[in-house]
Amino acid sequence: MKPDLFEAPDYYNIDDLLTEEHKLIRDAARAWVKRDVSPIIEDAAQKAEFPKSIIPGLADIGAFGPYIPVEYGGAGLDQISYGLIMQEIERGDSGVRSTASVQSSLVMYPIWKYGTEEQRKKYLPKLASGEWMGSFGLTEPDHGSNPGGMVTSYKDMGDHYLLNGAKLWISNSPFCNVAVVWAKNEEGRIHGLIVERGMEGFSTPETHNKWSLRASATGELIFQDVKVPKENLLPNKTGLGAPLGCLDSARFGIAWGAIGAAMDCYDTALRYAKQRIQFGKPIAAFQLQQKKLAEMITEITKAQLLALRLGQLKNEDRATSAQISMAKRNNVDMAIKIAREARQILGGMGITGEYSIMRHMMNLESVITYEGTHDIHLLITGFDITGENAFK
Ligand code: TGC
Ligand code: FAD
Repeated sequence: MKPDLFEAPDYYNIDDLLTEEHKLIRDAARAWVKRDVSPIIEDAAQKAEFPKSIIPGLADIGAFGPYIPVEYGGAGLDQISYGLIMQEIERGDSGVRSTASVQSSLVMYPIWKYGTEEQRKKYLPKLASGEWMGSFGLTEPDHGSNPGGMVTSYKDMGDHYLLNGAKLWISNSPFCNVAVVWAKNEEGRIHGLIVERGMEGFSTPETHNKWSLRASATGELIFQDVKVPKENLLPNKTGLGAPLGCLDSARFGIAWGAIGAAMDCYDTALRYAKQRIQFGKPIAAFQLQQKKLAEMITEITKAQLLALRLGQLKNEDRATSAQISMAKRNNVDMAIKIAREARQILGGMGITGEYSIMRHMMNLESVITYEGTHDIHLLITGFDITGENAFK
């Protein structure tokens, strides 16, 4: 892969709206991605391997639990800092951002928000340091967009719970130490359970042959009569709203992360267009290429402003789930369109691993599907503005 020459676009001087602390955090993450992610990520993606060597670095930049209080090992930062860290990581690779999103918003968040003090103290510091890695099991083979239909269930056996079922498409599953698993009790109510690797009957086979998110490990979570200690139940929130609350936090991070992937594609295409000579002049001089680049920076700028305003609302605890859905949907769609256009600007070179664009483009096919598909988020907005629920 070519050396990482990334220069972040900031067409509307959005940096002026950030605090010095935001910029320091963002710049530290940016420098780390340049130094430790960019040189290895293409090889990891080609080999379809998650590069475990970057786990300590992710912990060091505060990517595991950015907003989790310091007393539990988190970084105690605000939501805009969290977003900026996700943006920088996804600038490197969406799969690496996935690992951080799952660890922070889908594993640490539910333990912090819905767990007991004992659970917080036992799990959060180890997850924040990367000593333990987590996964989040909501999706099932027959229940993706409709997680409320899940069939994974547990029975109360008196001194423990007995868990049965299977989860599919689970990021980090093949190497996770713990999994936050959503399952129904005997009354059909959804609860979260912390399942630990090593529990008898718990297995995590890897899903192979992905063309997308190749530097992130994806797999299944299979439970065959797994005895889960009663103290591993998350007691403080039940029902589908519990996992969906975690998704709000992760979707917020994705709305920022997608900007990172888009910025990288734009920056790469702009540099290439200025250098590549055809018909005696740089291709950047042709109006068709200028149209592509001008539209890219316009869309990136709009997405940056959307994310920043959402971050302000989230800091004030005023962001609604529907507002988060709109930002996730818009910004991922923006990024995937920019990746496709940027790839064309590079001509044949765009399909090679010399440049990051094709990898971003393929990664974003997962990002537009997970954490609620493009269609589902549109229907969430539709429900919010009309009051008519298309899911029922
Ligand atoms: P519905 O009846 O509307 O709601 C059930 C309960 O949940 C509440 N609720 C929410 N709570 C918090 N946050 C949200 N975003 C919420 N949305 C709904 C709702 O108020 C209700 O509460 P209550 O107290 O009345 O029971 O549920 P529904 O069955 O009609 O489904 C609604 C729908 C389709 C929007 C929802 O299920 C959905 O979002 N589906 C998409 C599924 C999804 O996003 N899966 C993601 C799996 S995890 C993942 O992809 C990780 S990828 C990670 C990575 O690698 O980065
Ligand atoms: P389906 O729900 O079967 O949808 C198929 C198509 O039908 C989509 O286009 C969808 O938009 C459309 N559709 C569905 N319902 C409607 C409707 N009501 N109206 C209109 N159109 C509709 N899940 C986890 O729990 N944890 C993870 O860590 C995780 N990581 C993932 C990593 C990767 C790489 C991928 C690809 C997925 C991951 N997922 C994870 C699962 C992801 O959240 C689901 O794939 C996603 O929610 C969609 O579910 P599905 O694939 O079953 O598609």
